[in-house]
Amino acid sequence: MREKLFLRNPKNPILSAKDWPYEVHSVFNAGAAICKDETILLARCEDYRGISHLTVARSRNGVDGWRIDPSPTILGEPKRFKEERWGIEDPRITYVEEENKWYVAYTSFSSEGPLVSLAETENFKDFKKHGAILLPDNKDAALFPCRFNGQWFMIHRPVSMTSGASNMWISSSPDKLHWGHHEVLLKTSSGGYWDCVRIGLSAQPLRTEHGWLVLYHGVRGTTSGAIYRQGLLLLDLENPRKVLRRSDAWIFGPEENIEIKGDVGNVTFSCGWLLDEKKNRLHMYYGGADTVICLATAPFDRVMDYVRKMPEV
Ligand code: BMA
Repeated sequence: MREKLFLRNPKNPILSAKDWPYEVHSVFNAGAAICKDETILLARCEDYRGISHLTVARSRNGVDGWRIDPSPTILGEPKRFKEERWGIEDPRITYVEEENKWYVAYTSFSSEGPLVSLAETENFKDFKKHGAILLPDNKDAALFPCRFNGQWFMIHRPVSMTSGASNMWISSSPDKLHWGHHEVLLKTSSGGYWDCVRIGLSAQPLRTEHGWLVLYHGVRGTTSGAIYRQGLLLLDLENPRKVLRRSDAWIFGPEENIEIKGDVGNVTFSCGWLLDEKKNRLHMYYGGADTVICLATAPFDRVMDYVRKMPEV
């Protein structure tokens, strides 16, 4: 029997469109943060046009009792930011301690394809948008929370026009807005592997004593469509361009009805997780079938034991 690391919360889905204070078609793929002792989810909300925006939900325990902003918190603003023409999606939130601010890397759905945009906030009420920071096609981005030799680092997922490859890349920047030193961090695997078709960052990188813990998603194509699952990576603490270990098997994937059936079936897709160090619990928020928001939790020490036994890269 395979060891199950993440167990689903019995209250799943913890948030869905029917909980929303205004009309939305679906809520999923939420970024996660802790602000003033509250769990903040920045949910991707899709309206009945098919256009997404982001809205804050707050809770004391991260499971229920959510207070949801009464109207969209961050909307696409195509007049100010042309690239936000068809909405904004899939936020990843990174707390930058040296500035006491959160940075939100999100996907802007531009007429040229998806690209990476950046915003910052000090309170999850006011957001300052910085606009597009990477060209299309690119998505699945998050900042690291600290500098390395003075430089900021970011993981992202461009798509190659030539090979069609969807690999994870890593880049650095002096100011979080201008990015260079682009390098492939991780390639899709091959053959029938769970992550052979496409990969991309899921939640924001998490610092641990053994290295940066990264949750990523992998896609496998089947005769009845794609399956989106989650795996883990461990990156070198001092040099996050170096992958130390990689899941050869997925650690989480669609099993429940709400993950198998929905707008896009067979999808579990995380954009945020939170570590409760006192309780030794790692909480992974994820979208089920691009329709609802769910939660699964794992004992952190067991995750780290597992990660340290994963194959070396
Ligand atoms: C990816 C992203 C996610 C979505 C997933 C499955 O490309 O766009 O937002 O959850 O596809 O549809």
